[in-house]
Amino acid sequence: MNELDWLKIKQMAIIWVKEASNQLKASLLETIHVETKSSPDDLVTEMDRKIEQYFLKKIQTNFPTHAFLGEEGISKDEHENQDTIWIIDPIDGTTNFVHQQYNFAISVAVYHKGEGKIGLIYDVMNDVLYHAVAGQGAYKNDERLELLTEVEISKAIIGLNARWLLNDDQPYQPLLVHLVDKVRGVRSYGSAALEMAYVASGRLDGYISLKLSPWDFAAALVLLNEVGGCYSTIYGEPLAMLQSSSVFVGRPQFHEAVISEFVHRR
Ligand code: 2AM
Ligand code: CA
Ligand code: CA
Ligand code: CA
Repeated sequence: MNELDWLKIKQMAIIWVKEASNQLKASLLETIHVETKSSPDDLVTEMDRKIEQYFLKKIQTNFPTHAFLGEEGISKDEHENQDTIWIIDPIDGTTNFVHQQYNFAISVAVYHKGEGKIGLIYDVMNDVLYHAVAGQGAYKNDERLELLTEVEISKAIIGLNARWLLNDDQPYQPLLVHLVDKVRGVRSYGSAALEMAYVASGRLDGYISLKLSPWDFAAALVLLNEVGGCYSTIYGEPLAMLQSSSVFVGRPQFHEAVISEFVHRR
């Protein structure tokens, strides 16, 4: 497949994302059934499953040879032997969806032979779509995103959930506290995908999470590739496309400076 094919597939995916977002917005007018998953702050709703199901059906119909990986595990496919995989988070920021009806996203990525080809992150309530095809630049709606420039740590604004500062038995904890002390500001929006789209578009200088899964970051990495953003685990290891790990993304030299501190203090 060439770049033109990926652009066409992206256009199809954008139509599905917009249709899914209409379903999400309509559901906000109804009572939504909410359950907890691994912990009281880990929520899932009927809409997470419904939207994942919607994408699975579209992909099975249009691309029967493609594999599918979604957070809610609707598809039981084995994807080891397929070249092309869709990695989807039907609602990123479910807690925001339930409690705030704001700051949640749909994240859709397509990877081919391990390489990110398409990345879409849709900020549903603000109608802002971050989108990229590998090699074709990243966009925020119609605006092409520029290459990321540098920032000093003392002027950086980072995205970080305050809960990660509480794990005081963890080796990374003193450095996280140090970083929070050194940067100009810390923000927490509650949607990892959106926060990484903010890094790609320069609104945040970095974003850290101690545990994310492929559906949280797959689309964001495609965007970051197009703007020269860097990403790795907090210890600078490459992110494995089918595994959970810590994630740190940021402007290139800022990323490097922070990682070298983490590695140094490990
Ligand atoms: P989710 O809403 O799709 O679950 C919340 O700070 C951010 O972390 C969200 O992007 C959320 O994605 C993600 N996240 C990943 N794993 C999580 C978990 N086990 N519990 C809560 N949020 C999680
Ligand atoms: Ca979830
Ligand atoms: Ca998520
Ligand atoms: Ca989710």
